Amino acid sequence: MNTPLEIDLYRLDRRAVLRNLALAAGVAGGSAILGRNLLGPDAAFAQDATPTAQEFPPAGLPLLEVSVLADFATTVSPEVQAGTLTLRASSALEGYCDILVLQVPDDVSDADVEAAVNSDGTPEFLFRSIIAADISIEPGVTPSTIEAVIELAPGTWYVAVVWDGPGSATKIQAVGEAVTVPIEADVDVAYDHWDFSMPAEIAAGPMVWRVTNNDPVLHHMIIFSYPAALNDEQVQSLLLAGEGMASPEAGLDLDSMIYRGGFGMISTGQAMCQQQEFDPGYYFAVCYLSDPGSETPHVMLGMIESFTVA
Ligand SMILES: [Cu+2]
Repeated sequence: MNTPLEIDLYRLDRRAVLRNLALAAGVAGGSAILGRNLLGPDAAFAQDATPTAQEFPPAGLPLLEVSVLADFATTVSPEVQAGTLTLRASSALEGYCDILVLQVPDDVSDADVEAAVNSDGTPEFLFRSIIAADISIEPGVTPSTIEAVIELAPGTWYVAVVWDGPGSATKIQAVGEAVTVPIEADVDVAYDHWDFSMPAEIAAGPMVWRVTNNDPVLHHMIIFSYPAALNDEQVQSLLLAGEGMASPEAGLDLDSMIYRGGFGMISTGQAMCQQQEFDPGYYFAVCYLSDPGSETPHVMLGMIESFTVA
């Protein structure tokens, strides 16, 4: 077989395009790290993951609203208070869309960004940018409106919307001094080097998840369910089978692997909170992104984490 397995695995992430921007590399180290208040008071991941009674998103946070209409017109709040804020993203598209909030380096022009969201390639600047949020909306898998709590430093940001058609990039301003609000999460996930740190068991019902990228390269978290607990080799076998590249290991059933959404890519030092609800059962999370200069998705390097919801 001439085609490296790793390249074909990219197609597993069918929400593509902006995700593809990140497939070939990771964020270069040294991005400015925003206020870390979303990161929570401690770095331990030993929480018991019982749901809190908190309201999510907390009332009173500034709101950054992004609406993608059925004809792909996009409306975006032009200005938002800097600091901790609610990103409310909604889409009326029949297919998926990805919504990113990112700050690009000074040497990147509006035209560069516009070109990037209309290209399948990976713009070099992505890996020097600060990606503060990445929301995927996919009919049949996710709600059509998703709220996340993120942090934006004061300054100019882009809201990029990408789908199967022409993408858009809208410049917005985060104004004033950053006001940071600590968020209490039920489930803390760290994106580490080719690894997720997270609880092995999570309570069913609505839970506030916080993902934090502790690694210099980009990661995201794509979640599937399966009727049984799987080890890493079984997960890889199923994903390869899903690409028609191999038969699944004996005893594994591809049709039983169900895509359940996940959490988007964020840059090192960034954190993003979202409420998600999973039914009781067995799940696994994987990352399809790659290190700079590599074409090997992290999932093939073992960035796989199985967990149960009970
Ligand atoms: Cu990764």
